[in-house]
Amino acid sequence: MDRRHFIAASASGIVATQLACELPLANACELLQSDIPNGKNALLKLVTADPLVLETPSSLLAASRVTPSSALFVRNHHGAKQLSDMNPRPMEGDLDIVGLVDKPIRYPISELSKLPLTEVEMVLQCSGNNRAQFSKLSPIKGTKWDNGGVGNVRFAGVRISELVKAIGLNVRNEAKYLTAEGADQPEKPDQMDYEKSVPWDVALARGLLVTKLNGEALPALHGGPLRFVIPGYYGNVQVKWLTRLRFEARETNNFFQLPDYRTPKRLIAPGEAVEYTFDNSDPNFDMKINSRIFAPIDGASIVANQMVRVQGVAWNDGAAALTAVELSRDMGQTWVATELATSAGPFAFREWSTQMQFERGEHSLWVRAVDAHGRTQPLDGGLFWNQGGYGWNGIEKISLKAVVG
Ligand SMILES: Nc1nc2c(c(=O)[nH]1)N[C@H]1C(S)=C(S)[C@@H](COP(=O)(O)O)O[C@H]1N2
Ligand SMILES: [Mo]
Repeated sequence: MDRRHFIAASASGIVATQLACELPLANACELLQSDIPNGKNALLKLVTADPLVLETPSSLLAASRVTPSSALFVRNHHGAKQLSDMNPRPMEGDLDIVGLVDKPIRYPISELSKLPLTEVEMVLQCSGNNRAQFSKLSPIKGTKWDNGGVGNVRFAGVRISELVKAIGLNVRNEAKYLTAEGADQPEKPDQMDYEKSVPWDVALARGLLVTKLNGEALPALHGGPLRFVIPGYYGNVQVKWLTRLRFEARETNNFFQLPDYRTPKRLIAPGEAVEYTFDNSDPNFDMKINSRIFAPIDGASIVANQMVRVQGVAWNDGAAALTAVELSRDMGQTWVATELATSAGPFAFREWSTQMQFERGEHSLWVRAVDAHGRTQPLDGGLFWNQGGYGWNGIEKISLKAVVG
């Protein structure tokens, strides 16, 4: 393609920028930045334009415990272009409730505003976050997530238990799963609609029908007007553009439930492929315990023999309190505790910090979190290699260079 055609193509948007990315020009992909929707921070990394996938750079995660909506990562599976802006959608349409209930119900979404609102500060994380780490051991297909498929948000909505009470819903005993359907439609005929099943007891205990993000109406791009949310679970179950809830005896056999978003029950060697069944694999539900160092950043130069503030966050599935976040400067032989900030709730980022000084030279700094169930992170995250590259929680290892100031 010559330059004139290239410019003409650029004007027409997404298709053009994909072409641009294929050009053998250095930095051609930077043009893709123009596909970042209005209302999103221009520092987000565009992973793919269609479907839209945006990663949050660590600098934006480090700036505040709650990730601003403008900085929150995005993971769409389908084009969903009509839903991909940061404006709220009107509280219109219905939520259908069907399956193993005494009688199906069509509930107007606008009615939700009459029920009590519950706000939960919680981590939203794609289970593919950090897939790039697994890929170093054996290449994995799928979105090349670095470590920016995560954020910490305040989601507010109506508890599923509140709705059940308000409408007097009679759920049959055989109902073991609740399946949430999203309104986004696949563009390719061989793709399936997006839907996820979760255990009904979990949805009843803590599930939310979310209408607000960080105190404001839920932007379309993040699932507005209505989103299904289970705090403590990975992002894949947080179904955007919720239109229907189905009560079922078994989890759905939709592609996004099986084989997608699953990990094998046994440890496998990097490169080994397993044909997933409901029995030999687990769905990516509970988030594994994890932690990040936000400052100093990996590769930073710091002043030798001078106190530096080291800080970051940790999180888990909310089932047990985080008891420690520890740092090692000797490749994991010894660990020192950091100071934990007050908890912002069981599902939220827990901030930690400490002061340290380093002698002149190269250093490595490792971080791990520990919780009250005794769970911690593997020194070698590659131990849990799986063909989908899901659930990375290896300890983070950064390098620092202390120089004479
Ligand atoms: N309807 C629908 N819901 C969805 C998805 C989707 O493609 N369609 N992607 C899921 C995945 S895999 C993730 S990680 C989160 C991402 O949420 P976000 O785009 O609001 O950051 O949404 C989940 N909910
Ligand atoms: Mo995801």
